[in-house]
Amino acid sequence: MKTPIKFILSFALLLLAAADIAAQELITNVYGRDVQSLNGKWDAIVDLYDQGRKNKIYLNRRPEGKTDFYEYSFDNGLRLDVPSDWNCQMPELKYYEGTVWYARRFDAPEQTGRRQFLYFGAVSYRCRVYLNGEEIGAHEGGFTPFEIEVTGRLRPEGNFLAVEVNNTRTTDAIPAMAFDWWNYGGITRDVMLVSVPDAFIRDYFIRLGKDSDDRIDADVQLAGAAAGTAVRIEIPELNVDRTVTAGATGTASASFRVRRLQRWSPADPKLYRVIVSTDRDRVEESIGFRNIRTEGEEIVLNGSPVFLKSISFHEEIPQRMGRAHSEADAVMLLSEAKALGCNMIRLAHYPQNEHIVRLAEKMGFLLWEEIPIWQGIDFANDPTREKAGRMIREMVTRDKNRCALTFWGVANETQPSGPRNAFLRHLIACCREIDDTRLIVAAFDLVRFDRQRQLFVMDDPFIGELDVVAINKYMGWYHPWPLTPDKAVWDVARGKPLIISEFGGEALYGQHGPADVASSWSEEYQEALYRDNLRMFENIPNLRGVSPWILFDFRSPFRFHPANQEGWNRKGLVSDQGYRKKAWYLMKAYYDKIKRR
Ligand code: GCB
Repeated sequence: MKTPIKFILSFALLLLAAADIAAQELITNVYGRDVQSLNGKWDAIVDLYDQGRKNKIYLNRRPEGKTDFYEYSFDNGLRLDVPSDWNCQMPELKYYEGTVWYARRFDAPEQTGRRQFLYFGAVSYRCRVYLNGEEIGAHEGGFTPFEIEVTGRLRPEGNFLAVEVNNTRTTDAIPAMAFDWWNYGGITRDVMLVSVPDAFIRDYFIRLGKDSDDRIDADVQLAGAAAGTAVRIEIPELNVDRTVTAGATGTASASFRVRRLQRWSPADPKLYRVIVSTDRDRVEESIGFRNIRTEGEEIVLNGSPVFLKSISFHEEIPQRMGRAHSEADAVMLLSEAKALGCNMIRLAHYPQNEHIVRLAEKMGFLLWEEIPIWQGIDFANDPTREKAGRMIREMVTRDKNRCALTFWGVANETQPSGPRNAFLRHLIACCREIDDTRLIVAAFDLVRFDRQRQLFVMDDPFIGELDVVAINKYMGWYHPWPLTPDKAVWDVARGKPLIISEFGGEALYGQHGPADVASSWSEEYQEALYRDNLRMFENIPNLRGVSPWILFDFRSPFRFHPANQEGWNRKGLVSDQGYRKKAWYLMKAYYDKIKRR
């Protein structure tokens, strides 16, 4: 009889965990709210055998009686920086995959008439959160934010917050068992205690109407506010001062025309101060306005065809061998992209932190953001699909007000199948449910050379469901040239714009060798490979953008070569130490030439 009750109980717990995970609603623009940072040194315990939860170490008990003892303590032990990955903080944790407990204390002076939320920018990969000895929430997915309401659970002094973080790779996870970047674990982004009035502005989406160059659409979602609450939207520089009333569900919407709008573009990344307020709450941030659409084979930005001079990078600072997490890190990554002459970044292969996204917008980069649907995803698994849907919603919710965001990427290198198609359709629907103004893209690696037709072709019918088709193709690296680059003509996704979303090859900075021997790992080989590919691009009639792989050498367990790789993917145009390789200059000249066209 015991077993069924136990079973029912654990099933209920499972459901509870699922409900916690599913109930993630995000407060828009947390950086613009009243926040208390919880960044800094946290206490930590490495829990290789997952014993911490069983032993309830989140209770942080201390011996009281003479016979008491506990085989753990968060005091005087390991200390880890938050935000950061654990891998870069201790040699013993470089390869660690498993559980680490993080804990800290904090005071939260009492606030009447306000609600409080714990906000985590990202925890990699899954976590459970405990406050003052109670489990209060859980999250899965290493690259998107989540919040847990803690109103009424806080003490004015000495709150004990513990986070059980686990980065074990599993087949049902996203990404799954193997991927070409480092499996960093930890509380990798900012942690904050967010305070809002009890009736507050939870969310807003303010953008230029899809097919209009002077109509701004605004949707505001209030929480805890009565129907009929007045919502004011101001854009002082455009003389906008509108008041609308919220309906029964707390939603208020408005559309209004503006005059003399200066639209955001890479050349002129104009942002406007936007204020949303009610009698109880007020949020302010900088928002830009632009149009993006496709027209036949063109990508049209603010009414003019654009060519995307893109680059990718991982959210990693190579010199530190760790995740990028600060504004200073964002400056480093984006400055190097600017120097290359780019007008776009493909944020590989997952949503990167908000410092990067916000700074990229200010610096005039269009952005492609994607979730890590990267080879090896279990498309037939319903929970994985639900997870992916939640992840993509978290990404779109967080960044929908960033006009720099041009593409929502739904997948990288997937093979056609019924379950794959259903999965990707679900992701597209999740994006469009929140935002129907961006272009939907996916990157494919299925382009092949058709010997009979003497053309490069691709057969995946799914491209019909996308706004823009992106192709990863490693000619001269993973694929030998079947004919000379000047004769390599493409007939792929005609009628739609095509982006080369990856190409390249590896070179060890400072290593010189023959330009026609791949295994020389030389800068000369990489440079010649770039020259050949750039020549081939002239034969892709619908080519509207290029994104070399990749800006910096990056850490990857895929890369074993003892002399040339040492755990690094060396396809960077810039070395792990920040030095530009020969191919960088070629790419820079290519982009500069396009600017003049
Ligand atoms: C790809 C993947 C990328 C890898 C790259 C490579 O096609 O999309 O994540 O890092 O190839 O270097 O092999």
